[in-house]
Amino acid sequence: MNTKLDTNNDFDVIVIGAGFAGMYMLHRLRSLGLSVHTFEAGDGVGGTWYWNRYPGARCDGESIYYSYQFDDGLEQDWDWSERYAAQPEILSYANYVADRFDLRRDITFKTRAVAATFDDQSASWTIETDANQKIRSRFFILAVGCLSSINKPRIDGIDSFKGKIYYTGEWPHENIDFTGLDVGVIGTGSSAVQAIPKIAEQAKHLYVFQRTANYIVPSHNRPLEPDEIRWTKTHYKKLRAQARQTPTGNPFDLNNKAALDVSAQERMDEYEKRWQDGGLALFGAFKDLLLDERANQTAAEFVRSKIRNAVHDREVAELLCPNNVILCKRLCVDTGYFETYNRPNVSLVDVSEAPIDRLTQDGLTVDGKDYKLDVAVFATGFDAMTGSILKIDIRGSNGASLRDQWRNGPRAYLGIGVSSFPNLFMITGPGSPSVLTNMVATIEQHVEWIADCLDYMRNRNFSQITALDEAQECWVNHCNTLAHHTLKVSCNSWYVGSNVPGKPRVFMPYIGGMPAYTKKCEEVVAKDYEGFSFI
Ligand code: NA7
Repeated sequence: MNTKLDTNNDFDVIVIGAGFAGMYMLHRLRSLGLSVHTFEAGDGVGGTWYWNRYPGARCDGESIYYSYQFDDGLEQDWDWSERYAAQPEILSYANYVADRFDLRRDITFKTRAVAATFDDQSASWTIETDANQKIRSRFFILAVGCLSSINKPRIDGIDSFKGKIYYTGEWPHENIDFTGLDVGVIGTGSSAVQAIPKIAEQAKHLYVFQRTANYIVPSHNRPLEPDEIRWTKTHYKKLRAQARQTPTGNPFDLNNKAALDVSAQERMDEYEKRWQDGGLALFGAFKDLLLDERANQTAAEFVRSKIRNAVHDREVAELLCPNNVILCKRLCVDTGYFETYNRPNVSLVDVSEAPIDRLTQDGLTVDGKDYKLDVAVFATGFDAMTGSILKIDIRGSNGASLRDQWRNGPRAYLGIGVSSFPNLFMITGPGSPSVLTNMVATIEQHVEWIADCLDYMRNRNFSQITALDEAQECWVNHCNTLAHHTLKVSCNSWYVGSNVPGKPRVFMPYIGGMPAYTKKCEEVVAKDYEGFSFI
């Protein structure tokens, strides 16, 4: 039964977002007997998997791990068809979860939160939506996703282009047919790497505009066999527990040797084994890949040799070879990406030295040269981790503005709470492992922590929780110190916000790994929510 904590409010909790985080948050809080309502911008559940419908969209985490573990029945009843699930299958899964737990009755779709204001007197939030609603709740939870606010580069002349423009992160729901068309793809990150081989199969000519070459590893995707699925279901508990003990929340085999302590042959064998296994496992080949640049370059050179093998044209192959630190940006996982450049209808255009000048009515101009296009596909990524939070005008205690408070970069305690913003929680916010880990596992850990916290408050009649300034500063400094011990901060990437012009350069996620982070969260609880104050 839903009994409101306080009858002056419309709901106990408002959750923003109905992706994997928002759906589970809604379910978990409802099962605590709290009254909860969710607002979602899309007209369906699924978050990332609702919006990113571009051709080839697929998860680069293995499907049996990229799935909820909170419900045994759900885990047993759902069958994944492939090692890496494609977007339509993940979206079906999200819909299945919404049906199974009857979530839709508490979700308002096609509605965005535009502002949220905390009232100190009544200790409640007022959330305003783009449908001119004002809703009051005791708690305000942001489940808005880390990669959900798309980065739309401001290129001169974009409005004059007569062809079609698509963004991978906001892909239309209808099927797009590129047959007979000249297509340009801007960007060569994960989304582009998945879309390019598919678009190339249809397009008359495909131009890929590359600013930075990326390290890309093969997925070796394949169907899951019935025996394998049966075995996984029998061993799910153990598999999940093992995964939780690894830094990324994925069951990678982590080699405890340093790359330069072994022979050149052993190094090559290790890289080759992981390359043949496929997926992100290359990450765990040696323990010092992100700590020692010389070690790092052994892995980088291994991948470059694979690119040179795959691409026939020497000049194109060299352009596709990255020259920075491997694993600094997120590795991309592909199916046939490099081989696509052997097709006669695909051209690589280097925009690293001379950026895209402008779009004209007929196409795109780079360094004075015109490329005639019927379609421009922007695979230009996201304003990661903070974009969707700061789109909402959030005002905390005494009118504090989150946009002001985060002007020089996000500051949050554990990536969950923010000082001066009582009763606000973030799921996978900046300062939590989030994007460096298995997103579904890391979401579940946050959702359960937040739900337990609200239950704790209810049992003690607390009406307000706020992160303490000192605790927040200490955590932010700890996150920065850890990040600066690694090579992760050495390149431009969305982790540091450098892909969005004007965004402060701060390494946003917590890099200490899931076990250390979870332990810290548990210690905070054991010490009666150390670092938070209650009223
Ligand atoms: P990414 O990884 O941020 O990739 C975006 C790509 O777009 C990247 O190659 C960028 O080059 C390029 N880009 C961005 N702006 C421009 C402009 N103005 N001109 C030319 N090229 C540009 O986003 P994805 O969507 O592919 O993947 C995001 C995450 O989703 C991924 O890491 C996985 O976790 C899933 P740059 O490298 O900045 O030079």
